[in-house]
Amino acid sequence: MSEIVDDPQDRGNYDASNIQALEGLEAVRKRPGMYIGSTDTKGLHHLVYEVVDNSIDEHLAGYCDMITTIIHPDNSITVIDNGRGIPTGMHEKLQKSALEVVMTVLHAGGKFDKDTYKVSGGLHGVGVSCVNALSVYLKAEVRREGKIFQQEYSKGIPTSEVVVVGESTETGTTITFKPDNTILETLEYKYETLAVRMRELAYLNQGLTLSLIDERLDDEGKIKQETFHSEGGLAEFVTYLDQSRTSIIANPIHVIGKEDNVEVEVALQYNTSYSENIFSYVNNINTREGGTHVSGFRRAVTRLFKQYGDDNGFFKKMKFAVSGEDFREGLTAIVSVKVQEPQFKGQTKGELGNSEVTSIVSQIVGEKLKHFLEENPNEARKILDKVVVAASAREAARKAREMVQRKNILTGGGLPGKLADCSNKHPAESEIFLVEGDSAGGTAKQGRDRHFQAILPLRGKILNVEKAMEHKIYENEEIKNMFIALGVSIEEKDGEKILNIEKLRYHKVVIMCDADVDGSHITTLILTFFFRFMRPLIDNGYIYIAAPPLYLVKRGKDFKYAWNEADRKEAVLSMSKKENDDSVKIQRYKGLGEMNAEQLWDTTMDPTTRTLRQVTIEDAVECDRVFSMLMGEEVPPRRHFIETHAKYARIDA
Ligand code: 0RA
Repeated sequence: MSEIVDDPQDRGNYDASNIQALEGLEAVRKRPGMYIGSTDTKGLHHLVYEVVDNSIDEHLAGYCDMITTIIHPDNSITVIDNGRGIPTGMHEKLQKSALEVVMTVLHAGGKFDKDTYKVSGGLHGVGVSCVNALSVYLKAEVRREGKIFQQEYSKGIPTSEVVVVGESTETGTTITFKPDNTILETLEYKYETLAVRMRELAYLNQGLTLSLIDERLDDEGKIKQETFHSEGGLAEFVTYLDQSRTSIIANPIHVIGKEDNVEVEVALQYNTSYSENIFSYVNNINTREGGTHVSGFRRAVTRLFKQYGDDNGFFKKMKFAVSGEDFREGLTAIVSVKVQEPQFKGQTKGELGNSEVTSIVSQIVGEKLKHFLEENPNEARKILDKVVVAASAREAARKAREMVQRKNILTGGGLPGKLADCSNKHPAESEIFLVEGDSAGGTAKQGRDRHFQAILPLRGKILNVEKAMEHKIYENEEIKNMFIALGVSIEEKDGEKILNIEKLRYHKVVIMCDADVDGSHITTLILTFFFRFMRPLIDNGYIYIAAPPLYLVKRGKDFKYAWNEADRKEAVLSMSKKENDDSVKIQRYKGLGEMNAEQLWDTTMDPTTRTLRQVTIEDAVECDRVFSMLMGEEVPPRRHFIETHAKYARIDA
């Protein structure tokens, strides 16, 4: 076996003795959720991210530029990298190969030894040993020191020694694993989910190539393969995210810098839309709740643009003060930092806490913006003009918003006339159905259990908030009705808009639209509204989508509902008394309106029989891109997306 080099002072030389053994793997199998978040499809994909993260760490340490991930036909996974390879020397204390230690001892990845690794993932980074513990089979192959080493495991326990199986002039690690179906609820990998993450990782790690291969044959008998690589880094990422929007400046502003061991990379672009989209990462992990890095970024944007606007007389004619958010209207930005010891806080541990990061980011971004403004007066003017418009629009929006809220107070908290409220006043027990169209609304009112179910009919297509200016949104009748019926309001605190949901009147808000193209368009419009203006309702799991059936299969008095093609075939088969029984009739429901009240209750509203899909946001970055594409200005990409990718839209439960 290989020699042991023991020089902990030398950072380039990692070896067996640096690996600290911490915990056993039984704990992982007993409480998998604690280690990989969940045992559903999310947890399943997390296993891949965990292995890839280790390879990325090799890239960050400067030793790896290629990572290939393969989904095999049996849903097992192989991840190949060209890093240094997991050390294979003898671990002094444990008297085992370092490879075996890394693969079988929790937290032995070497990452807890701060000196060894430059940076590593904060929320991930539980180690490949977790993946091993949760796999019925795992094989680790290491190319290192001229040889190919290999060891196999089952449920985290070695089933072989570390053996030399060949020679190689290359270095790297190949991990193949098959998740344990007694622990994971599903084994079916989604290509698109992995592809989204690989693409993101490519943008976040300039110069790294990530390849994804799906060996499972698709409907046309073909395998899928994509390679993700970005020379432009975050600047390219921003351009990708804004592909359906109209940019204000020619190229994104791209900032790269480093101070006190904190690496900072930021890219920003302004577009003609009204929404602000700042996405942030710490050590390649999405920080949904932002944190000190985002604060630093915002501070720099406000400071520099404000200064420039003041110095150049942009705000002279304004009757009110410009506010921080005016500088962020139509802004798309990515803030990525790499820090050695990230501290995460917040509800879902998605917020960076390290306080030193704020001023580092603010300073590095500030310097770059200063240069940009000095050197690009034309582009600077375009941005500042937009800021001035945003400030006036904000005034108008504030007035419109107050009107909604004031009107509500003046009319004694009067609920919208269209709302058929429920009698129960406990939000946790109450539901509201947002129903497309007055006629379906009428049926729903008859069919509901008025004790706990409220109905709010919405007239046709609601306003597309992706395209409308903010004050128009608050002036829109359907949107006003939703605010008032739900009992939520937008408040301003320290110049930030916050959705107050303390008085939310229902803990289930169910979108109920026709099961056709128009219906799903309306569902998407309503979802876009919730995503942009009532996001906390989604984050708290209050938003649902009703699932009305597509077919009614009938034979005499006998009938069954069907929600998809398979259901329908089964229903037909089970009712047929003979082959091609033409006394079995199939009715296709084109809209909710074709059902009577009783049918609507039985299939879609009765809590004991209905299916509701809870709306969750797995990936806010992708979600934003999808909404801006589906609802934005350009039609062609939308049509293309719906035609080819509709089933992948990751906005469903
Ligand atoms: C421990 C130490 C070193 C690398 C790794 C683990 C490592 C783990 C994985 C998992 C997938 N690919 C990987 N590549 C490397 C440092 C190695 C050295 O200093 O030579």
